[in-house]
Amino acid sequence: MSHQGIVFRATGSWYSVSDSLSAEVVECRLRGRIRLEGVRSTNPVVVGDVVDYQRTADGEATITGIHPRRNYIIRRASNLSRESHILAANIDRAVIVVSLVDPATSYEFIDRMLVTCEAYNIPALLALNKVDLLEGRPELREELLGVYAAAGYRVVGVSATRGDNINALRELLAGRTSLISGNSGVGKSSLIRAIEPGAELRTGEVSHAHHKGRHTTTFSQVHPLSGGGYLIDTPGIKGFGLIDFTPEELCRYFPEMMRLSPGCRYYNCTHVHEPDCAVVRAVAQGEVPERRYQSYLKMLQGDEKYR
Ligand SMILES: Nc1nc2c(ncn2[C@@H]2O[C@H](COP(=O)(O)OP(=O)(O)O)[C@@H](O)[C@H]2O)c(=O)[nH]1
Ligand SMILES: [Mg+2]
Ligand SMILES: [Zn+2]
Repeated sequence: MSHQGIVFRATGSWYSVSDSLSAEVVECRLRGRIRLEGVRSTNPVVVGDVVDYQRTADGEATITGIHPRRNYIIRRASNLSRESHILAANIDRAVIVVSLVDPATSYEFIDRMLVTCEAYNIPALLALNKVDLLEGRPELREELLGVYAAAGYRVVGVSATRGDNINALRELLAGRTSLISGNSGVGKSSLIRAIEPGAELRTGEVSHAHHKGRHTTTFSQVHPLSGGGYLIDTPGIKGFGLIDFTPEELCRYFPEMMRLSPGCRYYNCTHVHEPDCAVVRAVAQGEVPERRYQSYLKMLQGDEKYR
């Protein structure tokens, strides 16, 4: 008999599957080859995958099929390699966790992640954590809100330690699969704990049952939410700004610039040096934030630093 579940941990040859009906955790292996069309990846089954599995006579369980992915995010194995590593699949939303002090996330870092979300068609939400540290400096928060509201992104100010807006964030995430991303130290783990007390404990138990001695933090994990849905944590991954694009296509991933581009003289305007450019005009008039435009220019230059 075949069962269905979602993969919430993938470590080498073992996959932890949460059964879709019972939420029971089943440790599965992959036997034989499961082919996925169009993807040459180093890992055939990833967190977020919906799979079919069967129990075998020896008390083990085997993954027998993968349901088509709605979307997935990849990291290329290397710049020279055509193989890619899939980080997670079937994501409803990316939550980009940022903080403005201790540590300060750079606007460029945020923009690279947003561009990736746009390219993968994953709606993004910014969670500005550590607002308790911004009491004396409201201008930092205002600036971030202004820049991203203009681009059409939602920003929720939260504090994992003081509890500000945690209920609101929990409600936003309920019933959906959300990827939690952000640079180290911004409070991703703290936020997951605040949203779902015991979430890490539950995934931790699984890691001890079958993967003794493994360094669990190097693997993506899916934390089931009691209100339905999952949080996918990809520790050790700085961001996921890892896509290839042509100069003409990049501005499609900056919504506020894309909206203006029909006003440019040239249909293939890159908004850098062309005459009569609506984007350059809007930047000069302060309608497009300078910070966003600077990120755009840096990404156009093809800075390899983040790849
Ligand atoms: N003041 C303050 N500190 C926080 C907040 N959230 C997390 N921290 C602290 O920031 C540090 C890094 O948090 P952690 O969750 O490990 O960040 P991660 O690397 O993104 O998972 C820890 O010392 C947390 O206690 C917050 O809302 N306010
Ligand atoms: Mg962490
Ligand atoms: Zn232009």
